[in-house]
Amino acid sequence: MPLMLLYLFKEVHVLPVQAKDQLLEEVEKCIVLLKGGELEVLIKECLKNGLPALEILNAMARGMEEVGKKYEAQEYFLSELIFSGEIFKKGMMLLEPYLKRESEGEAKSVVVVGTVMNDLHDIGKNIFVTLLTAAGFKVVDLGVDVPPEKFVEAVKENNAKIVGVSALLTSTAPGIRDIVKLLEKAGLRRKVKVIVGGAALTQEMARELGADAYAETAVKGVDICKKWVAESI
Ligand code: B12
Repeated sequence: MPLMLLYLFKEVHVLPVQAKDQLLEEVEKCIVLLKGGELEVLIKECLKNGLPALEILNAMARGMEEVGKKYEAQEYFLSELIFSGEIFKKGMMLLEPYLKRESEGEAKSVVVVGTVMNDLHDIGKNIFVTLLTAAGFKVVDLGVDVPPEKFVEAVKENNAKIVGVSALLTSTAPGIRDIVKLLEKAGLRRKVKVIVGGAALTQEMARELGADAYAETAVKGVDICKKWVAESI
């Protein structure tokens, strides 16, 4: 590309599609190759060039998927999983201020969010929480390894209309059924929608476990919550 044109792109902070894709690929690679320092520099570069924070986040998530595959293939071990999680979290911290807040003022609705009992994965849940907050929801984040009773207590205390559960392990995902059953027992099931997500789940499993919705990505999950609010839950 002629130097003059490059200069112009730099000035107006608009990158040609090819350069944009290249930067995002580099972001993905940094996660896969566990290059935390480089990732931070790259994220800043992406933001400086006007790349949407959500696209950068998606590239990071693709990298995590690759890390998972490497773990499965025994190319990576637990230490690499832990390290990739730490790198992801640092990157996420840089992106958070840029995930645009859509609405100011009164919260749309209260959503109680947590990772199912005996599951310690929280990266996907944290993305869902960040995006929900940015979309104007009040979020009560219960963290990881959350017993079903805690979900129900939090719904009562906060008059929540939506419960979001994350599940990454196939062994513990059935714990979602316990949350749904306890909500029923407390007489809250008809007042509360349950949305689930995470790598351990599919649409079919979510239905079998008694959830109202399954979302493959946090973005889709937020869209479903918005739709529920628009339809008055
Ligand atoms: C990083 C990681 C870890 C880190 C977690 C760090 C952290 N703070 O979260 C650590 C090292 C702790 C870890 C531990 C273990 N892990 Co692990 N881990 C992963 C890995 C590589 C990435 C997960 C991740 O963060 N992905 C990135 C995020 C962005 O993706 P996501 O979580 O799917 O979230 C997206 C969507 O699913 C959605 N979403 C997620 N939750 C929700 C919730 C709602 C409501 C909605 C709407 C949407 C939504 O939104 C997100 C963005 O769009 C996965 C591989 C994989 N493919 O998932 C394995 C994986 C999940 N782990 C696995 C295993 C086996 C383990 C261990 C048992 C390993 C061990 N021997 O100890 C332990 C379990 C510990 C425990 N009790 O939980 C297996 C699970 C296999 C299975 N089918 O059960 C996987 C699939 C790896 C593999 N391929 O074998 N792990």
